[in-house]
Amino acid sequence: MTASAGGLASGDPAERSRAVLARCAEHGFALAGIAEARASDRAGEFRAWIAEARHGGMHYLAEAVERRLDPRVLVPGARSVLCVADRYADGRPDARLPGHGRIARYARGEDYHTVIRARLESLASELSAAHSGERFRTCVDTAPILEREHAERAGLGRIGKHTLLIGPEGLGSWLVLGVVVSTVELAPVRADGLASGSPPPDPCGMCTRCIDACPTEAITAWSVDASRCVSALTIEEREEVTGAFAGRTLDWIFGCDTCQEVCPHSQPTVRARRAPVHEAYRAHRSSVPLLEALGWTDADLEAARLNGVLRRASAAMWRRNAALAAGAAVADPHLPREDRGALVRALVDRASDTAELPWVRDAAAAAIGAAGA
Ligand code: B12
Ligand code: SF4
Ligand code: SF4
Repeated sequence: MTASAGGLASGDPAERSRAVLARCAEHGFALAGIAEARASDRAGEFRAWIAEARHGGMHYLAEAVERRLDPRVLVPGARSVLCVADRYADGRPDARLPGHGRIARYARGEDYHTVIRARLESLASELSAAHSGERFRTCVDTAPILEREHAERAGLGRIGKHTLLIGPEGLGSWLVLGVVVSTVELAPVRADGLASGSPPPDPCGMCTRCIDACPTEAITAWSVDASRCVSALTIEEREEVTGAFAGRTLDWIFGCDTCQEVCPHSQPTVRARRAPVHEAYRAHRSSVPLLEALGWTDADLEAARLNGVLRRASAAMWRRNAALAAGAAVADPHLPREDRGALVRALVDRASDTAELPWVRDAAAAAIGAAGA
């Protein structure tokens, strides 16, 4: 038994919290804290986001709203929310390869859902063994809950205008989150050491870099319009993406990191080295040649042996995303002339292939138009 295991069963909520947080450190989480289970302070903002259809095609977000806004509805009798974060990147700029589509950093290694969930479930089952009859719900994107708001309450960081949680000490927003909602009483402990219930400090001040840099104008302060966000367009939209975004998704083929890349808090720093990137997120693949992805079939996708969350996109989605990104790539002055010619020809082939899905053909046609090719 480890040092922390005894404390998990303690009758004292503060002692239990210390043991839980020690366990989180043993599991290698960069940050961990505990918040009281209570309703969102920003229910009005969330309801407005839905009412204005800023959730785009993610209809599930408009369902189970009451559960999402209060963990005590999600888990009746819930008293605590354990929040953890893994660091998945250090913010170093990418070496850009002309004619390639970049993969967002969170998707370059193993699937964070699996990596975080496995450790949280192991912790929850230890707690469960010590507290029979109590309920636990482990959530890594998988349940209706506002993970960032709870993480902010638990002192894991501050929410920026790009809506991402920015960690302390130069960690930036290169963090993926997980939570365990439980009926076990745990004393609130903020990861930043501030008193529980402290108002979240504003990390942004007058800065508007993420708003200015967003390629599709998806950000207004503290709100992202998912119907415009490149991350949603390339990952969540399973079929049609309006041709208006061709050439505007920059060189992103799966996800987008632009609002994080420009954020002053997310630049690589010496201070941040104390919380190294978790080894599970070491990049397997950072980019894909657009010419290759434009022709990907199911068999090619299999052969490409993509790992982690990248497996969630179909071959047709890769072709569509490659077409959207090609709209910008052919205008890149660094792309050699012969590669530009090959890319334009591949787009024309895609747009005129009657065996191709209509929404992939449309994306290719829009990209040709956007590039003026
Ligand atoms: C739906 C979703 C998306 C959607 C919508 C994004 C969005 N901003 O809501 C899309 C597909 C676009 C998306 C994209 C990405 N996502 Co996402 N996504 C989610 C998911 C599943 C739900 C988020 C949600 O509820 N959105 C609804 C909106 C209204 O909620 P919210 O932004 O949290 O709203 C709060 C703020 O607006 C706040 N607020 C309002 N006014 C004010 C004012 C002030 C001053 C403050 C401080 C706050 C504030 O109050 C609202 C209610 O709490 C979460 C997981 C989860 N269950 O939480 C992951 C999650 C947010 N995503 C994550 C990631 C990594 C990404 C990407 C970086 C992936 C990528 N590289 O492509 C991008 C980033 C885009 C961006 N800038 O947000 C991480 C974020 C980690 C972090 N450090 O914050 C999460 C937490 C997943 C995880 N488990 O780690 N995502
Ligand atoms: S992920 Fe990209 S498209 Fe989405 S809000 Fe950030 S910069 Fe804009
Ligand atoms: S880029 Fe500026 S405005 Fe945007 S989240 Fe970072 S500090 Fe805030």
